[in-house]
Amino acid sequence: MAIERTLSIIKPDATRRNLTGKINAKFEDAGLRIVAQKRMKLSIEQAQQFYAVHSARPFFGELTEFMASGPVVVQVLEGEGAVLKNREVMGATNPKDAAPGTIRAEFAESVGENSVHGSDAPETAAQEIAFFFAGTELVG
Ligand code: DAT
Ligand code: MG
Repeated sequence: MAIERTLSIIKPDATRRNLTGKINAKFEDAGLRIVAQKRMKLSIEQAQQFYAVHSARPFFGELTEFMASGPVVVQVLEGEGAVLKNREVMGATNPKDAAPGTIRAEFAESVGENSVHGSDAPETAAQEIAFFFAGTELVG
């Protein structure tokens, strides 16, 4: 499998509980390299733009308000099959369905406040990385 890059976000429920290091350890233990990372506070407008694909969903307001409710850590993860590997390390969207040992099984509070975002395909990964980072900020 090819070396890929994927966009990850450590969400406000996790930064609030000081879990950034524990979550990063899960990525690194799985062989994913953090090639870019920054802590920031999203505006409501940024959250709405980032999650525009979900704008018709009933939880859109809740989701975007949550994502703007506190600091996030946006990061680019690199490795063999990074998009799929990151989704495996994250676990299922709903922590009740997440496999033991995954980030969401261990740390997520609910389906809405589920600690991490990860791109779902290489094409969306490229768009989501460009949303937050200039090419020069990625240091492999
Ligand atoms: P994922 O984050 O696993 O890719 P998704 O793309 O389907 O999941 O949804 C994006 C985010 O929206 C998800 O991480 C949390 C929120 N969300 C999804 N389904 C939800 C629901 N039924 N109720 C509340 N929030 C939800
Ligand atoms: Mg998704």
